[in-house]
Amino acid sequence: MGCTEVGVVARRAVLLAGLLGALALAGCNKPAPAPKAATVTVTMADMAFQPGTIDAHVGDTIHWVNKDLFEHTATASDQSFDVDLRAGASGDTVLSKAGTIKVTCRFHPGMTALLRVADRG
Ligand SMILES: [Cu+2]
Repeated sequence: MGCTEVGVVARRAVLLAGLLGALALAGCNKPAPAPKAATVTVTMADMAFQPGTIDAHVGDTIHWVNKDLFEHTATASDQSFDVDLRAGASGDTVLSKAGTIKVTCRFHPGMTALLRVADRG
């Protein structure tokens, strides 16, 4: 009996017996489905990143929205991205690796955020 067949049986078991079915799936050594990639919106407003601490996963997109009347950047301390946004503009960064990155605005060094990127799954 192949792994796929076991999975089908296990799914039926989940319907019937809940925990028992879950154990059967675990025994098949199939990884749990990875959470879907998400989009996290970060606003630049009143000379600050909001939120100031951003939690995301590899593969997620950070959607930067500049709601200020000034030009801002979202510049990564590890130089993995540098998004330059005029007043009212928005832009996206797709996160490609895990790690903790300090984000600053090149024009306003007091604007900082902490971006924590976790591995998927
Ligand atoms: Cu700025």
